[in-house]
Amino acid sequence: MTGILWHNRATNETQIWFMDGRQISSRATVLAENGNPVFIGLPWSIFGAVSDPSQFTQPNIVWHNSDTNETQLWGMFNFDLNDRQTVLDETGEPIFIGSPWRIVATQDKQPGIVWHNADTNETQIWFMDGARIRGRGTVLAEDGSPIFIGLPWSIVGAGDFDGSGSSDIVWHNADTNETQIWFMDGARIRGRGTVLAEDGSPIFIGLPWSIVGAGIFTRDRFRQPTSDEQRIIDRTNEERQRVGGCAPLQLDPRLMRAARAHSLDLAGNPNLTAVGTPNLVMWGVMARWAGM
Ligand SMILES: [Ca+2]
Repeated sequence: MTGILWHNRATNETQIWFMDGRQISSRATVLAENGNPVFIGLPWSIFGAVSDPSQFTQPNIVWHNSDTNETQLWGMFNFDLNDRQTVLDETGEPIFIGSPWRIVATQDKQPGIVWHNADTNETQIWFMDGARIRGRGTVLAEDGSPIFIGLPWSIVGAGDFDGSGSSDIVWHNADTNETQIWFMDGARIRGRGTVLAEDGSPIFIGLPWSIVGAGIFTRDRFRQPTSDEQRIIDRTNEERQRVGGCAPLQLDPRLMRAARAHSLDLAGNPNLTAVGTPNLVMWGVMARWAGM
């Protein structure tokens, strides 16, 4: 479930909205290890969250302390704070990085923290394994050489926009209002492109709008079948008509949605030998949908 992370600058409360589509299914104040609400504020700031593959992909909230330059991860379980861990470098030593470096984005799919250096304009990615840096790399251009980009460009988010499994970086230009995506292969740019509007022309949006994040969102396209799905429906109905003169099946958007969610779940499961239960569930849904 994708959630929205809030922080209250006046009370220093951290709150999570657990989302079900566009509706808040519940919200909760983050609780400390002792079960009481935790209140943390400046010099600590939240920069996002990264998942932790070793902890059943539970999220780690990423904090940075602008005084001590410590980066800290809060290992979450639901809204309970399981542990707080200082980020460690590749050798296992705590790492302290601050200005002119700044965290500009977090990557969830391939857990990582994206840094940018305001002096040198270097962009660097820390690839995380829990609270430990597994590796880090300066972002490289398509030709393999380090790339240095700064103002008026700034990094405004990260996410996997082309489904490649590697998180891509979103930039915005405060002068031209261009939004650009760097499609990444690890720390190397595989390609980049200006964000286009629905009609295929570049789109330029700026203040008072600003990008505050990127993530996995879905929209209402669930109500319409894809061309593949429509083909299956058409063929099923042809066959029903041919064999027994049965009335055509009607689509149920709720069942279609459930079946797709199960398919996505299966597609995201790297262990294809362990699909017994979800497969059965999916077939159950499909059987209901097909009127079997
Ligand atoms: Ca990608």
